[in-house]
Amino acid sequence: MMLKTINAVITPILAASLLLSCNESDLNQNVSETPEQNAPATGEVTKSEQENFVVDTLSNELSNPWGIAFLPDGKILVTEKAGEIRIFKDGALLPEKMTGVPEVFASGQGGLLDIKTHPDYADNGWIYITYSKPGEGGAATAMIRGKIDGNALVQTEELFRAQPYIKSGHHFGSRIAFDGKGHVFVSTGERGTKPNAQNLENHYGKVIRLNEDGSVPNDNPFVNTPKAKPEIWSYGHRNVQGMVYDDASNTLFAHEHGPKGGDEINIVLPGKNYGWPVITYGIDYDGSTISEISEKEGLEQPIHYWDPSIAPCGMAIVTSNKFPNWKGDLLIGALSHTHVVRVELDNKTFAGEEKLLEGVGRVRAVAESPDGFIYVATESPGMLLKLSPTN
Ligand SMILES: [Ca+2]
Repeated sequence: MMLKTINAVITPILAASLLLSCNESDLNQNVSETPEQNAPATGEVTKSEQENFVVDTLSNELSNPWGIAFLPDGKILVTEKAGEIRIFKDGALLPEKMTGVPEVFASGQGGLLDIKTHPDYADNGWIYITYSKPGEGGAATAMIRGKIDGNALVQTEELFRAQPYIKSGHHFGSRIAFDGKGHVFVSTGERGTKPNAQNLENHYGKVIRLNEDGSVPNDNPFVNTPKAKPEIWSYGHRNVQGMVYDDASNTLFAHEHGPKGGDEINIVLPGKNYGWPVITYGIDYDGSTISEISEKEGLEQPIHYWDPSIAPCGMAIVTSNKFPNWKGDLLIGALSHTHVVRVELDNKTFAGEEKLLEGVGRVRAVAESPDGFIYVATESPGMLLKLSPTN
């Protein structure tokens, strides 16, 4: 397997597609619009409505961090979009990078994306990774799993590769979530082509559900639908870059990066259609109307949407007692609005929100460690922050 990252081999096509969507707030090219960095200094107490906490900056030298995973020995793995996996040991970034990482399509929104340890990692050693896989005709969202031997990723096997390969640097998704019952969910985006989301014959604009070995569960909703991809769990999504499974309520939450004024949080259920682009609360980034309607029978409604858009990316659900007043809340990164949104839920409905870490930078990932601390990754500078309670 090649270890080097490739850059755009389809530069002319990509450049054209980037120009078409230069207003899109989730494009990394818009770093000039990033507000002044305002990260709290290490050791300073930050007060919020319900919890006070200290923010430690573990690194400000990451390059476009995207996903965060925790190992039982305390190490933290962080993916960098261009194709590296960085290792934190005892809270410090190691100079060595992980080897054995697959070649990625590192262009536009594509690259090395999410990383998650299997819920039974201590027993089986599997770590799951999504990325933009280069291939004939473009790139595709793919998921592999592998094991860690020292600083090497070994025994890698491909579990999923979205079909088809597409010449676009847009909307790859993706996040990984486990239900603890033998299944793994993978999210995608519609690759910048809206009709993909409503077409069950491709894997884009979908939430995918697989057995943990990559095989298709026989109770997936479209296994008996002619021509439909049997891996599909739900469809009608635009670009899902935050997804978390809540073990307490057996609920899969996903947010999606909508058009201007149409970012959403959804409860993802099997076989359901989340509406994009038939219904939406947003308009196109050029100001044009995408749809006249925001609801329609048979199409699911979000539990919340943001207007103006926040450009959501990354999501965690607070499960530990480290932050008791946040327990059960969703913590969601905001790229364009450069903060973390804490969303309160009441019986799985939206009950309020609070901005945390305002002005911290474009937040790409939020994660809760097994010992209950909250980690936040930002772009430009690429930081990994650790939030600890003050009590
Ligand atoms: Ca929707």
